Parts: sequence; structure tokens; C-alpha cells
Amino acid sequence: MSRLIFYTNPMSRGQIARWALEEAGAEYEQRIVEYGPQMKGPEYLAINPMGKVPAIVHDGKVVTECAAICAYLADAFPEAGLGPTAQERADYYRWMFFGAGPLEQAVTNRSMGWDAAPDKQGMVGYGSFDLVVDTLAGWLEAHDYICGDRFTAADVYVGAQVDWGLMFGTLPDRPAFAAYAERLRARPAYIRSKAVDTGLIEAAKARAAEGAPA
Ligand SMILES: N[C@@H](CCC(=O)N[C@@H](CS)C(=O)NCC(=O)O)C(=O)O
Repeated sequence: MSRLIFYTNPMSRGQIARWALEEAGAEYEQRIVEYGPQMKGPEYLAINPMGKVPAIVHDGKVVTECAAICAYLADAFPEAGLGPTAQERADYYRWMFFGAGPLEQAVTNRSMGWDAAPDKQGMVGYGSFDLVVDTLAGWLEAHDYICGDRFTAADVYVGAQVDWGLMFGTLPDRPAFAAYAERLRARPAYIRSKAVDTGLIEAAKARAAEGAPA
């Protein structure tokens, strides 16, 4: 029988993977990995040598990296319809990789207060933060979802970044981003997955307030 183990921490990008798991309709066992010694300890490093969450182990095979997890789950659970049709494949891969490369880097670097000097932007894969934002906003102004009119796993990955970016102010509040995020936040799988992580965060806070370990 198929077995899927999900390694996560509720306060992490693991929220993206959980949303993907819920969209896929996958049954999974959850293992909470605490930041610090547990995440950097030999047991977890044997699963992800990066010592980062999330990771999944499906029938003995490890998948790390949120984008890869989203794409993998779309393939592993085809009945959920999260993968692209032949017609959708170009948009699906284009934006999935755009999300994992230019978008993630641009947002991270900007959050860290780093922008490439204008004369160096040609050497930076994403160019500039504004170029990335304008490019993604342009696509979402013309498309309800990454692949057009239908939700796919690419919307979990790219959408999660838009969702987080708007929530934490790391992306500008463009109307196309807000409308896209609103569509995604109404999805039952999104709501279910956020409820689980929010519950775990609240429980950890309550334990910490009582002086118990997380
Ligand atoms: N590129 C990875 C990023 C994973 C990542 O950075 N996870 C953070 C939490 S959001 C983490 O585990 N940080 C703990 C650490 O590096 O010590 C992905 O997409 O999954």
C-alpha cells in the first residue's frame, strides 16, 4: 500500500506542500520537525541534507523543494487533475520554474534589502524585483489561473507566493495579485490546509505560554 510521510513545521513553506497535499486528496502521515537541533539532526538530515522543511517521502522516495513537491503530487495523484494537459504544459512549466527561480529570488533578495545595481541586472537571472513583479502581474491580468481558466498545481506554488507576498507585504498590492489570491483563498483545500497549520501554530503558542517545549 502507498505510504506518504509529510515532514513540516507549521510556520514554514510547509504550508505550500500541505495545500498541495490537500488539493491532491492525498492521505499522509505528518511529522512535525522543530527548528534547530531536530531539523539539523542526523535523522532529518538523512531525509533532507539541507536541513529544511518541507519534505515528503512517498513510497520510500524523497521529494524536497516546494515546487517539486507540487509538481510531483500532481503526477502521483492524477485523478485530482492538478497536472497540465498537453495544451497547458508550456504555461505550467514556464510559471512553475519562474516561481521557483526569479520570483522566489527577487522576493527573498528584496526582503533582505538587496537589489542588483542597474548595470548588473543583466547578469542577475531575474533582472530586477520590479521586472519580476510586472511580468507576473501582466500574466495574471490576462489569465485567471496560471494555465488560463483552470486551477493546476502551478497555482498552488505560484499562488502561495502571491498569497504570502500580499499578506506579508513582500509583493506590491497589485489588483491582479489581489484578485488571484482571492480566488485561491476560496478553495476548500486551501481553507482546510490553513486550518490545520493555524491550529498547530496556536497549539504550539499555547504550550509555549505554559512553559512547555514546542
Ligand atoms: N527551497 C526550499 C526552501 C525551504 C526552506 O527554506 N524552508 C525553511 C522554512 S520556510 C526552513 O526549513 N528553514 C530552516 C533552516 O534553514 O534552518 C523549498 O522551496 O522548499
